Amino acid sequence: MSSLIKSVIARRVWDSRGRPTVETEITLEGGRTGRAIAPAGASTGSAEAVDLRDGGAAFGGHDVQGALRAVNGEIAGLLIGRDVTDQSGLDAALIELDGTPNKHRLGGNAIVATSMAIAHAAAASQNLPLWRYLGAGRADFHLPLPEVQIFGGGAHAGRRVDVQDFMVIAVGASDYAQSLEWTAEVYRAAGLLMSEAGLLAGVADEGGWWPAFDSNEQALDFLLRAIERAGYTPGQDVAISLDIAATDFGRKGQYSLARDGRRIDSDGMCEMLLGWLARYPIVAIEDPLAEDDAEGLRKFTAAAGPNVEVVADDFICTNAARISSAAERGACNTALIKPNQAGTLSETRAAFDAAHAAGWETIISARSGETEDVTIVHLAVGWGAKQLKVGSFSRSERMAKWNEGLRLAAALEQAGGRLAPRESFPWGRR
Ligand code: 2PG
Ligand code: MG
Repeated sequence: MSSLIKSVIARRVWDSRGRPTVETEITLEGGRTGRAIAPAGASTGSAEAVDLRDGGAAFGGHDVQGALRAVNGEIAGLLIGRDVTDQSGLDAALIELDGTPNKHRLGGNAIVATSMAIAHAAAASQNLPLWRYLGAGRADFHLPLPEVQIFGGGAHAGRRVDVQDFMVIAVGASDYAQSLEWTAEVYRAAGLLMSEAGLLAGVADEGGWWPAFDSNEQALDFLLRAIERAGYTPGQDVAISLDIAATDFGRKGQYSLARDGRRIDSDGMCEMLLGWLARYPIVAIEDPLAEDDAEGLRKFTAAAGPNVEVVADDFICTNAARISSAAERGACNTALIKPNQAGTLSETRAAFDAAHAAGWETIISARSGETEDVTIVHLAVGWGAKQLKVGSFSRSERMAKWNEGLRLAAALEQAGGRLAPRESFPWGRR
């Protein structure tokens, strides 16, 4: 089957926030196709590839005509006639064509949709599912452990609480399917508890309950109660994971906790979060301090200890060099990996490899603005990520990804695949 690119087209499709985004579709000589859609973040790190928007009046300035023109014009001109299985060569050519350090000329959205479509078309040319194509050469595959939002906050829920993601990880589940079952029960129990307490205000950006809590700690208390009400033992069966997304409310070592009515410095943040680690069964904590607070992140990582995943998102922006230098200074120990922060699949892979080379764990993550695209689930399985974070347990842009994991689990079961090696979880040894 030919792997030469015959055409590259972009079309405007719509994301989970009702905003325009870019879909790239690549057709090969011989007729096979691959396509992918760019996601979009709300709480973004400053070193991310630029999500190119048109500005102006239409759709609140979020239209993507410039990015679509880039794909249909310059990018198509570059790629037509090339071998689609040369992912690294094509990604390097895209980076060179753009010519800017942050991909603002052609748009990170134009480039990432194209780079992921290249992988889909390449897998199709070899008649392989994407996960297997991406995992070529690997003998052992496993499903990632789902990290699932129960309450939304921060930029995803009108800053109703400061902390952005209150999540659970079913650490005691025996396989991927069971971890989703347990999570479904916790999600349901949390909704019931909140509506009984008159605190349920709707559903947030990533499908988690939109809480009307009075404090960040009240959210943690409700999460604990939801786990218990669903019949699980907190910490043993189902543990808590947080994305503080502190870049959103912290700068230059000062943090404004609007919900708690407090302004604290970096040491104060560390103290508050270490207090939460002591009182709640928290196994992972993302962006505990702002992206400009490397020293705070170093101190926090040292104090939290090796049994807690200190996850870097805004701080590293899926960049290999940033991950290596963070690891050298002891800031964080786990990388959140988002393809659209990097802009190409090859740079995303480089970041993923840099994390493992530094002894870090990896979490493949969606964005708050998502679609039916399930590429990241295949990345998680094909590359061997420990966790998968795609938002909550409702809304089809999220469920499409959890459900794709079930299909991959079935495919892997035939090949002897697993959830994830329990013994490799730091908290599994507690
Ligand atoms: C994050 C993501 C997903 P956003 O901060 O990790 O929760 O949010 O896509 O808005 O950056
Ligand atoms: Mg984050």
